[in-house]
Amino acid sequence: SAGDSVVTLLDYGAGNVRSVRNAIRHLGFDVKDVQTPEDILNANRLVFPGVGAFAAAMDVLNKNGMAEALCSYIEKDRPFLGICLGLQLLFESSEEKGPVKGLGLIPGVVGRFDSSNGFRVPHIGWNALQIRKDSLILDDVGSNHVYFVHSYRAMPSDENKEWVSSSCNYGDNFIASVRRGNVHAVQFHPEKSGDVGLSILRRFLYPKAQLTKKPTERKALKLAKRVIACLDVRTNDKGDLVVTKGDQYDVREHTKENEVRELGKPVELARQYYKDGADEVSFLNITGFRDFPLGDLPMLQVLRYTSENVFVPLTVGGGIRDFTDANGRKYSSLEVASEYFRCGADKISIGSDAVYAAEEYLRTGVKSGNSSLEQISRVYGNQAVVVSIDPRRVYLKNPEDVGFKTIRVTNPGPNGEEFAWYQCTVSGGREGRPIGAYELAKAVEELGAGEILLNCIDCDGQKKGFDIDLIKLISDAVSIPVIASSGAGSAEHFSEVFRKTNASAALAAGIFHRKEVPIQSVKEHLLNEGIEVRI
Ligand code: 1PR
Repeated sequence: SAGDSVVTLLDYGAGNVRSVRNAIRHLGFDVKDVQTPEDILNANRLVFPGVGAFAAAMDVLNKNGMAEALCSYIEKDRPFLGICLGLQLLFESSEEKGPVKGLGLIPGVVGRFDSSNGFRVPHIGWNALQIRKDSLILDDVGSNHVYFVHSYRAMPSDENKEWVSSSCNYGDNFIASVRRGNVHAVQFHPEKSGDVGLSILRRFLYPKAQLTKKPTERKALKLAKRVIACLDVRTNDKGDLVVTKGDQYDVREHTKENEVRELGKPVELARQYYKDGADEVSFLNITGFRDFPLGDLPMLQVLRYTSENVFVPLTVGGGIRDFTDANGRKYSSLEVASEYFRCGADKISIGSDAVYAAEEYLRTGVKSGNSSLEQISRVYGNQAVVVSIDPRRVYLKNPEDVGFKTIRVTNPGPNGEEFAWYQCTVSGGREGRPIGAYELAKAVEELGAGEILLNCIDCDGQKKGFDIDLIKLISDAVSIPVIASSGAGSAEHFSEVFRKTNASAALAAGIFHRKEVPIQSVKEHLLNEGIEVRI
């Protein structure tokens, strides 16, 4: 019947479920949105991709009778797939801003990861599963990694053991998925887990399909180090949105015309990198600091098109701040971010505005709660907020010469200087600010950043390797994940940064755009070096 090709989606409008929709459509189904509790009761298959905070989600479900409908749907053993918060809400309660009561279908409490034992929180990235029982939808997963992004998790116990179908190791051995009959829920994001993720969704949507041979199991391993492809995007002088790439942030060709360097089209390159095995794709709208991004409809269009068939996490940055347009209409940074999320971004990245927020926080010692960083992380969760740091190395003869954190450099400066500090910049490196990368990183962690994208202007585009001194300094200073960026020139540079620092991911642009070092060869090299990666 017609209903056979329809998936009912419970979306209460709290974040990016565009990728879930795209993945369902990609697999040949239409999506019907839940409007009333009856839509839940009448569903053939219900997908519940919970996003945002636990309490806010329960509020919405309780207010309009959805909670009751959900419980009755699940108790009747109707086909259900909960994703991320859609798993957590099935438990009795959560400690997130709580305790907050959940739907109470599964015994157990959802608690926060403990970051005191060296595991960074949020748990962001690709991790392997320990399959505990026949879980049907996980039959193709085997030793492949799936993508997680969360700070809270439920733990297996005697009371819930009939539910737990797989677990994952990250400090704790937490619940990665549950299954009872036709009811499934997963803590990770199948819609962001590449081909493996699509196979999970396919098995849920086509439960009667021929079973392939079960993959061999292997014991769950560590969180994989991520390899990220970055696309610096801006309009060229003709007004088209293009991928560009700078040398130390200078993106103009040194010709008579002085034109913007062009290395490809954003949507095409993003698709290519997804196929090549990139663990994430980042778009940085590098002129966002002066051109308002909501006026920049092409960027939103790039996100929409990309998310149609790129099933790994997408980050977008550039121009996230409050803005008043020429007509005096005010836009908040939260509106800008919301629009990016609606168009398919999983994370947004803040550069300049985070520097101003950190400066104010350090000056006043109070969290105003009003910065874009604080507002966006309050609404969407800190796992959705990346802070991009653009520091420049400043050599010093004497470490007492500045009031910022200094380091002894591995390679002395041009005049034999043995020390340096890393000065933060805004507006794409155009203006230096009175704050160091170290001070900024610690401040933005407190203000709610979930991850740090650590660039280095001196190394950008130079292909001489990452700035190990800087990355070590910052990744040891914070307990959120740090993405190393700027300077990759070979596969060996990736193993070096993972061996010598606590970076969780490494990002490159130029070598991928110029096809000098394929993503696959970076992964293979890391694997040969004994570094956990997603293959
Ligand atoms: O300040 O919130 O509007 O955000 C602006 C964003 O744009 C920031 O994230 C900032 O890093 C970025 N940006 C601004 N100007 C430039 C530029 O290049 N002129 N690009 C720029 C940042 C650095 C990386 C680059 C790595 C790896 N580019 O994105 O991809 O350095 O490059 P490599 O592998 O080729 O060495 P806001």
